[in-house]
Amino acid sequence: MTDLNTLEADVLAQVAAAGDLSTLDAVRVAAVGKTGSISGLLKTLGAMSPEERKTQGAAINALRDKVQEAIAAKKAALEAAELDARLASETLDLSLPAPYRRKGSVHPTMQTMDEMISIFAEMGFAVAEGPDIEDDFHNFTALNFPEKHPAREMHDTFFFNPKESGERMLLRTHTSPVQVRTMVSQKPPIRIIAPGRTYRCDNDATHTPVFHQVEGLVIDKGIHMGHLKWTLETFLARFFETDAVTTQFRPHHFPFTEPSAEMDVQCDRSGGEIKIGQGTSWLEILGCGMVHPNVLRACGIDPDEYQGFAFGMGVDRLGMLKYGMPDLRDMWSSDVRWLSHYGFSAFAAPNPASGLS
Ligand code: 2U9
Repeated sequence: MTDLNTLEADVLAQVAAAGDLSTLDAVRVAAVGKTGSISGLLKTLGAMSPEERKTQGAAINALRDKVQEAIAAKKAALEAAELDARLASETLDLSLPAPYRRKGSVHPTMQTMDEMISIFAEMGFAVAEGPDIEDDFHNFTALNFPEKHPAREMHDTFFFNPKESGERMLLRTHTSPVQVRTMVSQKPPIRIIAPGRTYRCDNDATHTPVFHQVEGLVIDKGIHMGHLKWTLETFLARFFETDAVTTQFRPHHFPFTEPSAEMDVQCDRSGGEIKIGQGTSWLEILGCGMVHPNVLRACGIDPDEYQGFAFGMGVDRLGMLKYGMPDLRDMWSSDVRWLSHYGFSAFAAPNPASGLS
């Protein structure tokens, strides 16, 4: 027992003295690791008489539990202290006057969005806008989403509390409801893009709950996939500032288009960064397709008279590709160092006359 008491006092003293996480971990390994002092004692139980094993076993296990608890508590305290130190050292006093050299800048996502709008405007597309808060009809039903489609679920869509009528409003999950509203209120020919914020219950390394899309829609007589391909290739070559791009359609499924495809663009990945307009690799870049006849009908357009194509692109992702930003989460960190590095001058907004960047 005296041995156990001495060992306990010794290990607990080491835990208390550990000044950082790596020292604490070394104490943990030396005590309760595979070949640690307490683990070693547990191994001696086999050679004891049943009586002795009963008392010694309970005592050694209690010691192990006590030590593990002390280590966990110390770990939490060290982590909290580490976080406090980091927060203290990274404090930014927003009440201080801005340093003379820190100028505001345009966020890369907005710069990318402006570039995309500028290119499509030059190609004859009008910009359409609509509300961020939408109803079920414009976000799902008119777009041919089946009643039980997974995207309608709570875990994919941000819903508001139901109104008295039972109707649940939602944050639009794509900018497609803008095109629905345009088709309902205007007669073809229609040639629009819908840039804007979109929202989905998604948060990981490649998704943020708020993101940005540019979608496009063309409705006219005799529209086909050839028009779609030319439009997208012309856009991509202008956006990535190359003479031409090589693309391929991969069959896909969206409820609102038929046929549907994802478009890949040929690229070079050999030098660590992705270069568009050369190379032998493929990069998925956008989704597209011919507008589904059910969607045309839901918006009051006769599919026997008019056809259309549509496409959708993630602005944040395209910006990351073009400007070499490696991590999506930095886009929302509001870190002034990141903004100084990746931000754009407010006086260099893209337009067809001045060029892109
Ligand atoms: C109407 C009819 C059809 C819009 C389209 C896509 C394909 C698409 C994704 C790209 C990346 C969303 O941001 S993302 O995750 N979008 O793949 N969007 S076709 O189709 C429409 C829109 C409106 C009335």
